[in-house]
Amino acid sequence: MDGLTPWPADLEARYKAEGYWSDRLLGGVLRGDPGRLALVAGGDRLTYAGLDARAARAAAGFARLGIGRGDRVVVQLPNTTGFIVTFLALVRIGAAPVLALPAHRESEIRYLCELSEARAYVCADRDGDFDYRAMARTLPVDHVIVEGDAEEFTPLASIDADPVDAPGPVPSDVGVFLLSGGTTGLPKLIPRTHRDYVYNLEASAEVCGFTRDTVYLVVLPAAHNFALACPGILGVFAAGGTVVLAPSGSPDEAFPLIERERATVCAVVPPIALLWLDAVNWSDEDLSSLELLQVGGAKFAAERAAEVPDVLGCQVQQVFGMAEGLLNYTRLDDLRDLVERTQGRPLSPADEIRIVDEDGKKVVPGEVGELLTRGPYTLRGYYRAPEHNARSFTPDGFYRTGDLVRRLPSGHLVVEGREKDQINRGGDKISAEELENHLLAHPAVHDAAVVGVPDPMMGERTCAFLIIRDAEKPPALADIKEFLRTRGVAAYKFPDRLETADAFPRTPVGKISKKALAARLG
Ligand code: J2J
Repeated sequence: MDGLTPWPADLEARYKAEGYWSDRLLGGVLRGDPGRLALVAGGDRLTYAGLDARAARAAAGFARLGIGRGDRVVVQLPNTTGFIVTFLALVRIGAAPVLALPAHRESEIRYLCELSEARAYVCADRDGDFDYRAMARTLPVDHVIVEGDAEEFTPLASIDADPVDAPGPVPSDVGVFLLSGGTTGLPKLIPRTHRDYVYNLEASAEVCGFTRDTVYLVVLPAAHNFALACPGILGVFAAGGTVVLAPSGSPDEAFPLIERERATVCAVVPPIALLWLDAVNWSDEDLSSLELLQVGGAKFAAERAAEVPDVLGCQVQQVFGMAEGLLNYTRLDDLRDLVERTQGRPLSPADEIRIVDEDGKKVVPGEVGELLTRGPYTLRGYYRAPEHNARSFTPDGFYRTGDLVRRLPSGHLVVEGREKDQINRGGDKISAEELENHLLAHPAVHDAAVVGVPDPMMGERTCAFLIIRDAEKPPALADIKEFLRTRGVAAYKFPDRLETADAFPRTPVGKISKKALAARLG
């Protein structure tokens, strides 16, 4: 495959010799006893043997379409059996799923298909009012495969054939492409190799104490790294436990599933944790099976983390992760203070951490600086993005996270802010530049600058400052949202608030000062 940046030979040798990289493949992740329950989703209850058989037949079905090792397939499915079977089938034949979120729309999906030169697009029929099939009609792919009512396309249920022996992937192949939160005009793809992602999920499962008795409730999109592999769905499968899929984190849907399936673990973003802390007061479901709530994706306030054990009756774990690789977890036996006040410490002894100032010099220990990292499961380059890679990595291969952190003597990190031009809206990442480019296409807009506004529930919301061509006729927020909808932009990227400006404040080097703009909001 072109467009990839491999690890240098010396590090490859080290990660193998020290046992971080094995020969295990993502397709072999179903390690539970054949008769045990692997997956609960909607009305489906599949044992390990049943899920394995489904995955094997779907793998043969994809192979029959001519899809195989080295191909890319854009997958955009909600939390369904179809997602799990499709993922397992593709990784078995060595075709890499490109994992889009259900919320993505034409601007994102078309771009992903083009960038990855995807052979196929796998989607649901609808998402509320939105019809994925209508979008699929215009996409540059050979095959459109639909879960549900496929209309003229191939039904996902028909991707089913007798398994045959076919050459599969090797551990250094890309197993899956994850989407980056993004800081640029266009989203970036993160290649995750079989061996680095297998290590990611196995080491995570160990740190989080996952066993065959784990019952893991999925409320975040299964396509997100956190829910998929930190330890996530794949970590549960490797440990032989049970995955329960929920359509969302809404207490109405999640609480009855926790009660019915006796769920022991769940991973959430802070707004869901806050909702649950409140919802237990008026719901009467029995949540006593919950042992661990993992919270990550955005900063979880120490005061709220402290409430979890009393209010929800389970342990809390902070997770500071990124699809690019590095994962930080508070440990199950960490002192309370560390669990509440830090975002955890690196998963792997081989994770290298550097905290640097604006000149790239290491800060004094304990001071705040930008987090740079390198390690056995952190990417060395985005897919087909040489110019962006030159900026996102140091010459010696450290990934510049754009996160501002402080390190405690224990190795735990505290996230203090962000340097990258991104809004973190309750865990959903929005590239300011990407949204600005869409806004600039609006006929009434002369210039646009997007900033985050602090919000008690979401952490941040999105505010777009606009310089309007005709100050007499400023567009309303609803017009802007409708405009973005017609451009096929995912709704989570829509601004929550509009402000008009006559001019933008500038930094000494002439860049728009987002800090000064945000300060205007008071
Ligand atoms: C502050 N900021 C955080 C935290 C992520 C597990 C958990 C999260 C992600 C994820 C993930 C944060 N406190 N606890 O992939 O496996 C912000 C940082 C980071 C960016 C990455 C996982 N946890 N963040 O959120 O790729 O800014 O991954 O660089 O979506 O989220 O975003 P993403």
